[in-house]
Amino acid sequence: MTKVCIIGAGPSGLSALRAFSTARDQGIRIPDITCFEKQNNWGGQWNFTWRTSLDENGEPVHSSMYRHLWSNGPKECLEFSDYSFEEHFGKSIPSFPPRSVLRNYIVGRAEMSNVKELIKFNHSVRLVEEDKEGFMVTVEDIHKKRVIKEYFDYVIVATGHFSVPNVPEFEGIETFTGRVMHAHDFRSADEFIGKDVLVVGASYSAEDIGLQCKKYGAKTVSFSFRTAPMDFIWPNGVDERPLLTSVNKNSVTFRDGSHKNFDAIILCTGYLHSFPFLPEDLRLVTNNRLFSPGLYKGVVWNDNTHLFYIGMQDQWYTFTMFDAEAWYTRDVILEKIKLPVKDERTVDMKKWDERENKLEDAYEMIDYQADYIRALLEGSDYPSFNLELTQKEFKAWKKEKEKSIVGYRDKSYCSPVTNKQSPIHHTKWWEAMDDTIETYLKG
Ligand code: FAD
Ligand code: NA7
Repeated sequence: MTKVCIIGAGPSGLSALRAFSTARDQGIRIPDITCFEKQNNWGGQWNFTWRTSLDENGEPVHSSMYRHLWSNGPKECLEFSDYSFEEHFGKSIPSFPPRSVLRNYIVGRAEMSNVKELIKFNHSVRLVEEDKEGFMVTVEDIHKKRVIKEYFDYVIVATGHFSVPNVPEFEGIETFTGRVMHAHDFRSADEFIGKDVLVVGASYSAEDIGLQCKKYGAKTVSFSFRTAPMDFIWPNGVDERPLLTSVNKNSVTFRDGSHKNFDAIILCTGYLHSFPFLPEDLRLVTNNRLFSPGLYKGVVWNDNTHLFYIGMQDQWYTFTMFDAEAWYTRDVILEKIKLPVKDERTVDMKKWDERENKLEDAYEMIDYQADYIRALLEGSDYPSFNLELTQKEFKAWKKEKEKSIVGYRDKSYCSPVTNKQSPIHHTKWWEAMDDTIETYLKG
């Protein structure tokens, strides 16, 4: 029997499991599947942990999430088309849920899929090697410290790419007298109450972590950008400065010659794609972008079509895109989709690569990723949903952020699955300090 190995039981791995279990439920014979997950639970990034650096088994901590994280995009743009939020929670809920609510939703669908028995938790994949038509996979059972080798016909890599921090060097930073950390290790804004915080970076982590520090009581927050400022209308006590040029004890100097004293520096400088278990000829090498080099349709390794990656792109869309990728991957493995020859695949990849290189703004990026999902879902039996609506909603959300960075989460969007407008949350995000699932779902 054909054997499939899925590495990782985060949202992408769970999408792959869901795709196969859906086929199984339709009476289609599916391969023998094993999913290896190094954590003791499913959910990937959504498994918040207080730990930093190494976990209880001495493995690198995977999750970069922090205590008071709320969804930074409308949940309607990530809604599973085969499992709506309304179906899961029994009612329509507001558009920007906190972390625990989204985790509950992801896990809810996974539980319905009857796939838990296919997952080996506390198993870390150490090595994947090409072997005959398939792969020899070396896995460590972390608790028993036992190393197992198993042959698989197909491998799906779903290990995420927001866990290994990109940590640049800045002149004199070793003399800084306060705390220096990367966003990966940020767990709670509470430790920065009353402090002057420098946040380096100008993307999602910077925006959200900096704003959160202010919300929970930091005295001031300064953002330092390399390429361009975020230019939002920030609350009092928040400013943006060009890149830092040097650090001297607690004083930081910036490119415009300004300087300021800080208590903490948080490096929100992004993450590195890292696949230490893959040899060079199977390893995706990329930065955080929309087109993944070497991957046909963003999922099939062009040099060996028995190897797939899910969730490796920069993400406007998340769960919906992982589903589209998973359904496509499944249909290639089930031979429902016949791949074109390598030259044709390469031409197609070039087209997407070139299109990305010409994108001028966020609005074009949204359309690009929506078209990518559309291309994956052509001919797929993934339940249809209103993808055009999500494009409009992403664009409206971008505009709302420009209007109010502290208020955009107070808006509501329409579900592309149920076509219902979501309710407005009972408390404005800027005033909502209690983000427990119980409080969120009240009202
Ligand atoms: P992950 O969630 O990273 O899961 C990968 C899994 O692979 C993990 O369980 C890991 O333990 C496992 N694994 C890794 N290596 C191995 C190995 N060698 N062997 C076995 N198992 C392995 N998305 C949104 O939609 N909305 C948000 O608001 C949002 N906020 C975010 C905030 C932060 C701080 C971060 C970092 C990400 C955020 N994201 C958000 C994006 C998030 O990455 C995706 O939602 C999603 O978690 C990606 O799923 P994934 O399965 O691809 O990767
Ligand atoms: P991103 O979106 O990859 O952004 C990384 C940011 O870090 C970006 O602004 C970069 O600047 C900046 N960066 C990278 N290297 C440097 C150096 N050397 N100096 C200064 N600034 C640097 O990562 P995020 O963590 O924000 O977001 C990733 C995910 O986590 C996302 O899905 C969120 O939802 C959570 P640039 O603008 O390129 O000049």
